[in-house]
Amino acid sequence: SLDSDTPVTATTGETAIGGLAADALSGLWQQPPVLPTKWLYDERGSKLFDEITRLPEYYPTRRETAILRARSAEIASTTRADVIVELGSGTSTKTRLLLDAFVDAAADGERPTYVPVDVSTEMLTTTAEVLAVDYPGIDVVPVVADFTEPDLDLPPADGPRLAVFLGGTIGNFDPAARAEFYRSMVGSLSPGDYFLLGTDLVKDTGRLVAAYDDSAGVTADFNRNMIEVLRAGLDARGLYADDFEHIARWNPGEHRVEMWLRARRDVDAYFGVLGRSWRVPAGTEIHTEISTKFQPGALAEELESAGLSVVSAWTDPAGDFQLTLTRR
Ligand code: AVJ
Repeated sequence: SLDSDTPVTATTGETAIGGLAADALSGLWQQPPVLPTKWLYDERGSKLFDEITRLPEYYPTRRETAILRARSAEIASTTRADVIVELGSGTSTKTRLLLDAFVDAAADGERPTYVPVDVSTEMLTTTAEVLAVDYPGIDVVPVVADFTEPDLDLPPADGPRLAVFLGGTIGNFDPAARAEFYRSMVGSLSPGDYFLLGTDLVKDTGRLVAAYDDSAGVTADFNRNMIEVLRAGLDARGLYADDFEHIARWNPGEHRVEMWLRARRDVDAYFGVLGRSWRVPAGTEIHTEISTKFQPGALAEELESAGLSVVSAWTDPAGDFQLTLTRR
């Protein structure tokens, strides 16, 4: 059942637009310009991402789903968690595999609690309502929060809690941000709690780049939508998504795919909300996303050194993606 009609808001600071204005101010005038990845996920961006997960070139979602299908029962029996907290829950599609397993594993009278955490209130509310109907044996307690901000308060539990961070979204963090994220995660967990992490793995560069530069152009639209978010959110004149070209390239030193937006022509834009002009020459590239790919050994090392002991690591048969179960 759903415990509340509206999600709990755990964010404290500024409004969404305030955040965008601050991020544009601090990012667009940098060399090279950079914008936080989270601004890709307005309503249209979230729909485009959903479309990406079904593209032939974009393998991570299918691979992770296959691993969850094979391992959810084992995750439920190993952790025996009664609270499952999902960071960046989105539409919670893959999570259903986990929830099914926890319902199956629950003893009579036990009610697992599912806490989806996301920045998008609309999506969270809809998802929570649907899940509450589909899972009468589970308490659904949505929380609106930006989990990139430190020290999320997890609901207390009698038994172990399981935090899950799926999709390979940890790949959006650079090494310093990952260390900070693990530190914050360890701070939110109690000893004996579990953390389940989905990561994409290093593989053939051609396949990696194709996954972020699909032939249908959906990822290009997803990336360019960041310009639309800026235009609408900051009341911009002279800023057009079509003036930017989608770039996806492999950075071998940092083992990550990077997304950039390259200006096709000189840009002379004015942001009403900022009261500022932004002028850059053709060819200027704005950095919008990193998607880090991991090596299993190095990943285990960084988790262990953060205080998260690796319990199990599972890959799909092709070895494309990995789910790692850790314990504080
Ligand atoms: C949602 C962060 C896992 O990095 O693969 C997909 C986002 N960006 N295509 C990823 C994304 C371009 C995705 N994550």
